[in-house]
Amino acid sequence: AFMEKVIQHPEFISGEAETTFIDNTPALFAIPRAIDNTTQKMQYIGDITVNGYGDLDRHEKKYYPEGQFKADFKPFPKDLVTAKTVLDAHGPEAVNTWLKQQDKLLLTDTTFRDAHQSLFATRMRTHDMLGIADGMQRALPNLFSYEMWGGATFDVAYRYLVEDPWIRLKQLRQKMPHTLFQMLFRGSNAVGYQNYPDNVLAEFIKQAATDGIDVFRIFDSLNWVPQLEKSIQAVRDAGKIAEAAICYTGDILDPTKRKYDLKYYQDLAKELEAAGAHIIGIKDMAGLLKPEAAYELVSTLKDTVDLPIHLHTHDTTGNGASTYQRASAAGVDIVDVAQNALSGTTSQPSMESLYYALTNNPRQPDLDINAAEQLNHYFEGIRPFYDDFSNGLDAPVTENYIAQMPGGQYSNLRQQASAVGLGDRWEEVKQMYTTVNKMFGDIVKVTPSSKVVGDMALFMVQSDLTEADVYAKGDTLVFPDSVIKFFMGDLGQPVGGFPEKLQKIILKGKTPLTVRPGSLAKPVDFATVKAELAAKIQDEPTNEEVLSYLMYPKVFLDYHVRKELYGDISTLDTPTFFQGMRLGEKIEIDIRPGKTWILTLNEVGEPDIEGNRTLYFTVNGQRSEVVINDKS
Ligand code: 3PY
Ligand code: ZN
Repeated sequence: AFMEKVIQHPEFISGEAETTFIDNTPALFAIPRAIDNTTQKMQYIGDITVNGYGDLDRHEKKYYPEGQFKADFKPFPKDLVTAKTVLDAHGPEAVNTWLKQQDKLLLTDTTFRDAHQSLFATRMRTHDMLGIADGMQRALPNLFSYEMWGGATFDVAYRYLVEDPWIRLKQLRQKMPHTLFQMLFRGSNAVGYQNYPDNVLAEFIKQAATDGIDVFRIFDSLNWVPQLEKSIQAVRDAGKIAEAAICYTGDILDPTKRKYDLKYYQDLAKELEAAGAHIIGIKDMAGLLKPEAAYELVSTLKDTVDLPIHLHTHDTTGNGASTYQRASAAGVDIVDVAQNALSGTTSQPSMESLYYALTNNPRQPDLDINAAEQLNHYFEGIRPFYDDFSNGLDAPVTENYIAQMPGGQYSNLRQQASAVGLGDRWEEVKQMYTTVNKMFGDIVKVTPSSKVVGDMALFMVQSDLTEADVYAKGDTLVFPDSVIKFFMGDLGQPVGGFPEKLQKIILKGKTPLTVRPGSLAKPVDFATVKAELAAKIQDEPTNEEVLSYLMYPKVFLDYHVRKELYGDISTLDTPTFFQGMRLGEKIEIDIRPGKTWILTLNEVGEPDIEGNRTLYFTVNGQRSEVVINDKS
């Protein structure tokens, strides 16, 4: 039954367009399997050249200016003791002791995870990470950690980038051995959008720890502690650092808002400490934590628990650096920042700005600012490759103090609204999001609970429903699936419980869960799932593949088909991966270390009556061609 639930699960990704690449290109799968590696890559490039990438409108490949980046960083200081050295030698408790001895503000760099998740729909490719991984570690030897995995990166890698996220993790680990690696883990929802059985969570954490994750930032989208306990324990069992996060919502400075007041956060922090957290994370996903609130919250939590505090914010509302500055004055241990070129707005505040903001302050981070600026040129060079996926926000959105949408959702919901024809009613959608939040009893909003609020808001605007209409004629309305599941208790229990009247209307007589959904889920039998997967892919799956298949059966199998079809296309440069080739263009493809192909696109033939075009290439001096069906 569990597998069925997973397979049938209709939703994913917080509001992203739900069409997968494979659904758009079924004709590709009619071509024979037994083609060689060269032809496979040309087949991919040819298809993108003729038909464009995924849902994007096809366009001529853009020209990108020559980058300003030079990789001349000093070698990593041999004797430097980092948090990673301490963890590997002495375990997580020793890291806490080490943290207490640090007087400077420590930094986590989110460029490889949240920054691109929040700016351009999580599309940064491993290729562009590997291109700077070694340089990054040398430029920034004193970081606490890199947040480089988890959240939406897991399924997006398979779904849109034809990449295996586990391979990304292992490759980065190899190039960056000296700094802690950190992932975002959605508690009982792991790296998905629904509950998974406890043994799946534990096995996932164990495998991620083996493959290189050191710090697990674990949160629950309703701040319901029972949803975090198993994951915290699994991280402890793996000998890694369990950072349990409080999702910040409301405004502790507003005396009229008592639901999420200082006492609420204090109690939560104590519960998380008792559940075994090594670090308390404050996850301000919507950029709601105002500077003075940060001062108050951090000083209070420092007095409440005997654990380091790690603060995460998004710069959506424009006050991120001030928030960090005040949090630093209150003694916060670590804050999350991104490289300049990938910072600001819905992403994290800039590392370099924060450094300058703390000039003459005793807690100014230990940073070689020149090396950081140099590093930033690399990211300036690659960011334009992803413009097609940009959320288009280039200024602060202070209205978000009211709407309270998480960084990643703001632009997604806007796109979703446009997709259902509500593009010109965006203001209404935003206001409805606030109304729905009130109707739901003012809940914590972060993946996946934020998606439930967004779905309901869209539903109401699209059907021209007011709040009163929902109460008056709710029994005749077909509510979105995610909304029904939420009120069934599938995501757990919200703070203060469900609003009963609305719950009755939405559930239409069904009895909701009051216990942790995971407590009802049967453990998965890994051997059976492994055998099932082996039969499907005609190969012995790795442990990692079994886990991916368990979490995302369809996404994983789609990925597998594409991988068989195209071979490894992760080594293509990013403009070619997303935009194909220009006529006459010559590109280099790294096949493996020391082996490079030179590929030229000489001609794109006219379509025949079935729409098939022949593309003529030269590969390492030899002429070669592929046939691509033009779907335009
Ligand atoms: C995620 O769950 O991916 C998030 O980034 C939530 O803020
Ligand atoms: Zn975030």
